[in-house]
Amino acid sequence: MKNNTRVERELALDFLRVVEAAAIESAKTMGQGDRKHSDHVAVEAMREVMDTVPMRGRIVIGEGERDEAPMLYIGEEVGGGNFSEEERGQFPEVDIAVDPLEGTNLCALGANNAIAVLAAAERGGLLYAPDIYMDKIVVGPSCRGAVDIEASVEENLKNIARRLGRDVDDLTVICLDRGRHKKLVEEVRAAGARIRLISDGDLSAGISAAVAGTNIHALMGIGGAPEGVITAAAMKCLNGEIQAKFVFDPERLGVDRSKVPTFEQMKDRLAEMGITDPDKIYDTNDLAPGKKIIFAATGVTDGALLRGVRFFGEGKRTHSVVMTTDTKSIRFVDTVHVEGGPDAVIRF
Ligand code: VTB
Repeated sequence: MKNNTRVERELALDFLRVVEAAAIESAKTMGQGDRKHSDHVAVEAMREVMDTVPMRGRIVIGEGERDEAPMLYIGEEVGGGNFSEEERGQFPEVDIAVDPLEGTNLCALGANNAIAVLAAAERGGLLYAPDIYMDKIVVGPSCRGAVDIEASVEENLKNIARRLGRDVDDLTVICLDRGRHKKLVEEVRAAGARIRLISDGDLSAGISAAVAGTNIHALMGIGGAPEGVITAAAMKCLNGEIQAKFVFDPERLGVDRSKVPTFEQMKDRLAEMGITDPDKIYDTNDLAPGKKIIFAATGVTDGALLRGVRFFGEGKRTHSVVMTTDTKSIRFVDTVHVEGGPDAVIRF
């Protein structure tokens, strides 16, 4: 039996291939205006490569429930496709959260920050969050422990500014551009910080908040819970912090009561995941309790952290980040996928 660190290292590179494949296929559809198609090709490519990974994988966050998603549905067994039953028995058991194309609209419009992304951990290492809304606050390593999702926006911004040794008006908060954030946006403005409103993609936005040099100092606001879990996996690797809370209240979401499930309606599904308290505040470790976490993402379109896929006659070039908790490494990987014959020119 190989030691676990080695398994984790090898799996990290396998997962790199998985997100690269999803990014390449969806990037081919960039700007075509068909977000469903962009998502579909990402899912197919991700599923295909995922199956070649030597693991006993299980999707815990995916494209939906089994009856609504043909591939990468919650509970689907993945990996080990090319191996014998006996070999498979030796492979590690892995839980996987995927977002084959985070920012389907961004890809369909050719806008920035679409990524192909996944997080993996040992069994039980990622919260089995349903696809409902979650209020989130995400900060980087210097601000860990300085924010509280229950505190006022002003207080959080003051604490972030203090930790970063600057004034509140030197901070930039990133937030999804949604009607539900009217009050949040007003509060950020009133506190004096600057704000970046994005049309989609609070996962890559959360990651940029945890990386110095992106000029994003916090992500705030309500987005998807699955994205929250994958963000938490990234925070474990980046030493950042996420705090989050499910949101069921249609008024806070600014939608019709019929549009969002109530806690009562979700009760059984939530209980299956061990979620019994609708008001529980989740921290990084609650969302991603795993000890051996792998996070991998490839840029589909250009973004704050990753460049999008580039196509040229003799191949493609992808830009990815692969992070692991165990070996504490953050790798930025620039891959040239050569397709041309023996005379193909590789540029530095
Ligand atoms: C959220 C956010 C995602 O879609 O799920 C959002 O977490 C959907 O929010 O990053 P709305 O229902 O308000 O559109 C993303 O932005 C992209 O998938």
